[in-house]
Amino acid sequence: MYETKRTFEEVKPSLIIKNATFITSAARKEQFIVPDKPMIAVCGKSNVGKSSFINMLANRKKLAKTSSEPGRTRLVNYFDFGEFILADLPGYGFARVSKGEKEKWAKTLDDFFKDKEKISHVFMLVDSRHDPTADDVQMIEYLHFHTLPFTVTLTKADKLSKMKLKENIRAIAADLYLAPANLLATSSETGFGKTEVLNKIKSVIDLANQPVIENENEEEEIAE
Ligand SMILES: Nc1nc2c(ncn2[C@@H]2O[C@H](COP(=O)(O)OP(=O)(O)OP(=O)(O)O)[C@@H](O)[C@H]2O)c(=O)[nH]1
Ligand SMILES: [Mg+2]
Repeated sequence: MYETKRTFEEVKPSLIIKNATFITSAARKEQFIVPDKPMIAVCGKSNVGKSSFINMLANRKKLAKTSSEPGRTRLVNYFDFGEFILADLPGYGFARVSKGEKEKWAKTLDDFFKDKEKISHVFMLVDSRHDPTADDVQMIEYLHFHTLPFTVTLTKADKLSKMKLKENIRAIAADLYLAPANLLATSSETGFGKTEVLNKIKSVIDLANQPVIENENEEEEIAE
C-alpha cells in the first residue's frame, strides 16, 4: 500500500523562518528604509492576500495586518525575516478611493520600485480564481520595463479544486505571457506552496549575497 496522504510540511524548505518581526511603516519615500540585507517585496491588487502571504511565510497569524475590507494596507510595511527584509506594498486597483489617494499610492509604489538596486526580488500576487485585471497586467509591464526580477504567485488556491487550479494556472500564465511553470500557486490558509516560495527566496538571497566578481577585462573591452 502506498501512502498518498501527505502534509505540505513534509518536504522541508531550504530556508527556515524562525522569528520574523515588524520593523516600520513608511508613508512616503523619505521614510523608506535602507536595507542592510537582501530585500524582497510583495505586491498585488488590494485584498489579493499580500499580508496573509507574509504571515504564512512568518508562521505568524498577525504579523502583517489582514482585512476582509480591501485597501487596508496604505503604507509600505517592512518586516525583518532574519536573512532578508520583506516589504508589504500597498495594494492597487481598489475602486472605492478618491483619485487623489490613488495617485498617492501610485507615487509610493513608483518611488519604491525606482530604487531597484535595493530590491532583490518581487513576489507579484494574483488571485488564482480570476483572470488577471488590467491593473495586474500593467503592474507586470511595469516590472518588465524596470527589469525587476519577479515571480507571479497565485493566492487563495484552497478555494479551487485541483483540476480548476491547474486550468487557471494555464489561463493566467497565458494572459501574462508566462510559462505555467513560472507561476507558483499558494494558499495562506493551508500552507500549500509555502515550501516552493521559501526555496525561491533562498535562491534569491544566495544570489544577492554572492560577492561581486570584478571583470578584469572590462577596461580592455571598452577600449576596443
Ligand atoms: N481562503 C483564503 N483566504 C485568503 C487567503 N489569503 C488571504 N485570504 C483572505 O483574503 C482577505 C484579504 O487578505 P489580506 O492578506 O488582508 O490581503 P491584502 O492583499 O494584504 O489586502 P490589502 O492590504 O487591503 O491590499 C482576508 O479576508 C484573508 O483572510 C488564502 O490563501 N485563502
Ligand atoms: Mg495587506
